[in-house]
Amino acid sequence: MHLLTRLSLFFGAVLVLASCKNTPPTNLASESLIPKPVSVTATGDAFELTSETILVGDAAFAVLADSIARATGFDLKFTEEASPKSGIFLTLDSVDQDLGQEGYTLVIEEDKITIKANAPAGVFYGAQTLLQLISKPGEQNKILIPTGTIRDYPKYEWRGSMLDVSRHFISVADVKRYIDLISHYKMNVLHLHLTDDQGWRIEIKSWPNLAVHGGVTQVGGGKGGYYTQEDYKGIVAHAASRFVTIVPEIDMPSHINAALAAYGSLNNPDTKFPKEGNYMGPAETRGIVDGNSKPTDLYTGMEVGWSTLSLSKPATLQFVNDVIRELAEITPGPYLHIGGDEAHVTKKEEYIKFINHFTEIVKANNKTMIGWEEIAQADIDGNVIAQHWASEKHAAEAAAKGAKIIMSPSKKVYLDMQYDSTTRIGLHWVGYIEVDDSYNWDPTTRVEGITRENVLGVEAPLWAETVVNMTDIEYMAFPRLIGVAEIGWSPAEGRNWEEYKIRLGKHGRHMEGLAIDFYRSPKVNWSN
Ligand code: TNX
Repeated sequence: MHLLTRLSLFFGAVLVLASCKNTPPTNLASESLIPKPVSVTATGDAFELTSETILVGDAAFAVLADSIARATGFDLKFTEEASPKSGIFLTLDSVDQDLGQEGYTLVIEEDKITIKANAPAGVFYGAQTLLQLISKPGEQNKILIPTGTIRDYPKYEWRGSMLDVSRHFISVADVKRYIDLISHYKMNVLHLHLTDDQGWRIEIKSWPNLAVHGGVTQVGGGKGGYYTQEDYKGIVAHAASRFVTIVPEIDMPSHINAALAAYGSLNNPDTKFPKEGNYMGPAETRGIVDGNSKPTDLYTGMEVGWSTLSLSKPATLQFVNDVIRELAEITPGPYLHIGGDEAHVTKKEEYIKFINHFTEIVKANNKTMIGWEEIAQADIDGNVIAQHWASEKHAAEAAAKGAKIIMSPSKKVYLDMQYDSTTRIGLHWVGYIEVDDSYNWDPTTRVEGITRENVLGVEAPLWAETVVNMTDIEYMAFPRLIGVAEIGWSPAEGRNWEEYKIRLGKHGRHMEGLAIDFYRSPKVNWSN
């Protein structure tokens, strides 16, 4: 071959390669979506999103349309008239019943993008997927979105996280941001651990000192706080607009010192107050002395399982009933969580009586009771839900009694555990949990005696003994949480760490776009 021909072929190849490199991706199947959709079919072209693109949908989707517009950086127009030929369409449609109430299809063509779902939640989830496909505007102020079809629906109905707002109080604004983040990853439950030894964080009008005094401090002795019922309703409404159900937890009969510190009438000799870490609180908010019954001190340490309610105190059941009634009144969601964990100083017969009473009273308030797996020791049945965290025996026993199970195995999904020995905050009583550990497990094979039929879904709790602010929350939750979101949403078949870690590495840029302060695990090759 002539030298010039050879040279031109060579440079031609270089040019082709170079232009490939500069061409924005048009392969929908290679996008780094989390959770991974059920099916993705790529058609190899691109939709050009510009400042002229119109968003089309029912007025109910205005907020969603706004979130899409904001992600593009353009001031996109939203219209309810379904007339334009081109644009992004958010539509309710009952064509594909197999998608259920949360599934959707996202069809991206060269001239339009259509999200279709049977119910609003599905449109919301379709929009979350679209948001992950929107990058910064490139040359000529265009965003190219690869064409194809995504058909998607969740594996489990319960996909949640928990925030412990007792050990350290978390502001309403931070809780709302957390809701925004978990819902972006298609989680639909936020469990709020509202009370514990160190702080009572929800206003109860019939027992005002619970929050006023019981909420005054936190682990380490700093200023605590509590949510007024109006604050709480605001959180519930914010969550509802993102299809997240708030599950409030009042942890009883143990983990209850904040209440014992507020009302002497609840304090009792079974409680064994630890020697360290006590705090009286400002004089004007002291706990209420009732006859000879003195309240405990507030507690700012980190020990667990040493406090208890007691049936020997006449005020106890009145307290329980009032708290559950008020909480039910301000909670539109169907669930109330009564805790029930680590009742180390509660006598076993009394523990069973308590759980049986909680079951009855939650039911009388028309809610479904949830408790940590220890509730299996009481007379529970298929009307309650048990949350697995440590004891496979108790979890399997709860399943055998007919209870549905929320899977929160501490060795896998406890977001307060350190990633490794150098993690600046966190505990390690179950060991270290790296990003691969929290991804590599399956809810249906984890516990002997618990199968697919028993499992309601997954939940990743973030306990907050060492977690003080939003930076800490994001650092401990991300990226482990989004792997758990994928376990909850995506099909188990074909799910594996080797594939996920590459997708996660590329997805890091998207988390940066959301200003998430995530942990850059050395097990992942972050692409930026
Ligand atoms: C166990 S999990 C607890 C919490 C602690 C957590 C710390 C559970 C039901 N109880 O009280 O905060 O460990 O990791």
